[in-house]
Amino acid sequence: MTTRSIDNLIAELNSLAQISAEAPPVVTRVVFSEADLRARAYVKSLCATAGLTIHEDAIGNTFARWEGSDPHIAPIGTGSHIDAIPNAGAYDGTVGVLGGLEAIRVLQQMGFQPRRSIELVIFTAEEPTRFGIGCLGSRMMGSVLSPAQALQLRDKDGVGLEELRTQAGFKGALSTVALSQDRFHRFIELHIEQGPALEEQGIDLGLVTHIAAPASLRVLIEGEGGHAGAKLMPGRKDALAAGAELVLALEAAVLATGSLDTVGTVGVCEVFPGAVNSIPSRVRLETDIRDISGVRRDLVLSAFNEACSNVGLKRGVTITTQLVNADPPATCDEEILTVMERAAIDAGKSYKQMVSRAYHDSLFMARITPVAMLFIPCRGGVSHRPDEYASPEWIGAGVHVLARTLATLAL
Ligand code: HGY
Ligand code: MN
Ligand code: MN
Repeated sequence: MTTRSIDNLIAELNSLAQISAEAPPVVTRVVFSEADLRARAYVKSLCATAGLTIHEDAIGNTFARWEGSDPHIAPIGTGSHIDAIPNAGAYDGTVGVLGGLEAIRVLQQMGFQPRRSIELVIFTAEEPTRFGIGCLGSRMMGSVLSPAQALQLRDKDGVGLEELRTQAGFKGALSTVALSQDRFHRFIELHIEQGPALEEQGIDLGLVTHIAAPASLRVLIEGEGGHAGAKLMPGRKDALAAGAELVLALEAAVLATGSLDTVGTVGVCEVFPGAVNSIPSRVRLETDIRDISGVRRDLVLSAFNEACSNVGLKRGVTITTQLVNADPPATCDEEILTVMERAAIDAGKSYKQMVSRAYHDSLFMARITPVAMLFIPCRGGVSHRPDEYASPEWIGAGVHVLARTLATLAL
């Protein structure tokens, strides 16, 4: 990796970060938003300049292909996402997309000729922001979400997926998004760690062995509203007080597993009517529960569901839960891990094997092809915040080892 090529990549990452629904350094790029479409156009222009042929599927997953000498055999895939949650940073996902493109350009400049084509993939909607479910594009590629289920999805304004994808210019039957088991030979995703381990331990790269199992549960609590001053406490059916009990019940259920690998969060709490002097009559919670063990994660789900019925009975409120997703963990491919380890050694980079606690599109690509992930450090382990940061050295090491890995697998 030359300094010029890293400087160029950092400049591209910075240009991409400017494409946001909010003023820099805040990155907000929700799927099918104006910022998302501008960002897609920018990345596609860079891919076209690199001579890659570009294809977009019916949901906007984008494939930029460097043709190999044997175009009939399955390609090696790499890539990630460019959508971003509100108030996010510049490196989550984008390092895997622009870093993957840079790895291809480095190999092109070296005169490397891949036998297997190498395809850069930009997945649609890795973040759950708009439709409440993460990895929408890769879920559909992996047949984990059917076209019929996808057509049920609506954003918080009640606008459906079909209308939004059509407005964004993506057409074609949703049934064409699902990929066959032989569409890719291997898939590797470069990503920031979104945790503190690599930086704290002074290690250049993380070779990911497992990707944690995410679940998301929607909770609707319906109580009785009323005047906050005139309605006395006995007999109240305060939906938010019930919700508060559930937030603590989730935390207790997670801690009860006794494992550091179990995590749970209530990230969304909507209160109706949301007036200071009105007793909350309706509350919507969105919960996120993860573990590298699907069995342990499911124990938390059942304990939380039990807490929902107990609190509902105790407080006389109606609590309904809807399981949005409960996905199994993914195990990364030993052969790719060995190739990545060799590449790290040859590049003179330190590395360690580790688990990904964040989910990624690789979790669903694992349904159709062997996958692995390559982590680089991020400052303070911070992510999903505007101060998210990865240094040029860290990014350069990731791109260098990714390029070597792609070259080995594409021979
Ligand atoms: O939430 C996640 O794990 C990912 O960053 N979307
Ligand atoms: Mn993210
Ligand atoms: Mn990500």
